[in-house]
Amino acid sequence: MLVIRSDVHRGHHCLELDGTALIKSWEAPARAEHVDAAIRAVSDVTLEEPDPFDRTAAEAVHDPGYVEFLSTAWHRWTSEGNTAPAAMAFGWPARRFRNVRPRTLEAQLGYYSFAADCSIAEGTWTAVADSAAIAHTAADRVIAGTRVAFARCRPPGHHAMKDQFGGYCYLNNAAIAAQRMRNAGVGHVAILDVDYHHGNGTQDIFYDRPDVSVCSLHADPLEEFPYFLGHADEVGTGPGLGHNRNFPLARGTDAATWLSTLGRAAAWLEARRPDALVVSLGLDTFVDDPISHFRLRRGDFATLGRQLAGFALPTVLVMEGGYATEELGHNLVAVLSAFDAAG
Ligand code: OKP
Ligand code: ZN
Repeated sequence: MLVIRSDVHRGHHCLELDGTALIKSWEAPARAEHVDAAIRAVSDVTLEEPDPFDRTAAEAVHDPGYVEFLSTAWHRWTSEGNTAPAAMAFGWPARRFRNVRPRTLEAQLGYYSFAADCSIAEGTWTAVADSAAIAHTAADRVIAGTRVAFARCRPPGHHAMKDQFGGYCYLNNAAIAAQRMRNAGVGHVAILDVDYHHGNGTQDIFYDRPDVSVCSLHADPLEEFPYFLGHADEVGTGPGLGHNRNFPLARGTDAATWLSTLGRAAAWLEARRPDALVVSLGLDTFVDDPISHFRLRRGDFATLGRQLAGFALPTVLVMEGGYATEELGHNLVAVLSAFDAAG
């Protein structure tokens, strides 16, 4: 398995509002360290650093003003004399407010985000840009003929909308990989999101497009983050009608139900006759995940790997969530090894 990864992520650790306290996010550097260690222990892997970040690749799926905001927010924050450890939003354009772009940084933080679990600090942009570069490079290798590549992204990306960050995500790595494949002439790209949380950002980016079909299985937004998107009746719009599919599942869903739903999701995507597959590979569906409530175990991740290989398509696997840090690497290796073994 080809793995694209780097150490740039280490400079980034979100602060998140937890009850009344600001805590270091579950989305911690140690996650990627454990994944890298587990991958290095496997013999059949090639590790590669990403090519430099290409801003136009981000602008192909995000609003350029948003990308500019992300890349300059920390500098603006410090040059305005702020001493708080991270820039965070204080207010959002909620119901009946208007989406007029405000002028100040404090207001723009709310304009360009949707959740208070996601902050911007010194190393954030560098890590975000590098994470996007990892996904982009993985897509490039697959375009060049590699059958599958694992993009060991951190921070994750699937919550990142066209112009809003949140849920530990800033740039949508999976969307960047899918768009890269489209630009290279891949006719139809399927995105399968198996993270515990709904991939609201990926859905948002491709919602009106027929050339990229998006399917997500996730905890029901009625009871889980991101709360306001991810329902079963969200099926795409305009030319994209029929190219989005959601499978919301109850908290506590067991492996048998999850795997049979995965089968339905795969069948739905295959019916769209895709030429390539991008997987938003979040492993927070693990039974011992500290912030999630599905019940998959190591062996179920091997089943997932075989199922993904079964598409028999050029495939980019993009790392998303997974917060049982010590176990995350082993669970990921279970997916990757099973994929490789199934060919
Ligand atoms: C990112 B990914 C509630 C905190 C909500 C957001 C979780 C983001 C998950 N107390 N935290 O999809 O794994
Ligand atoms: Zn998640």
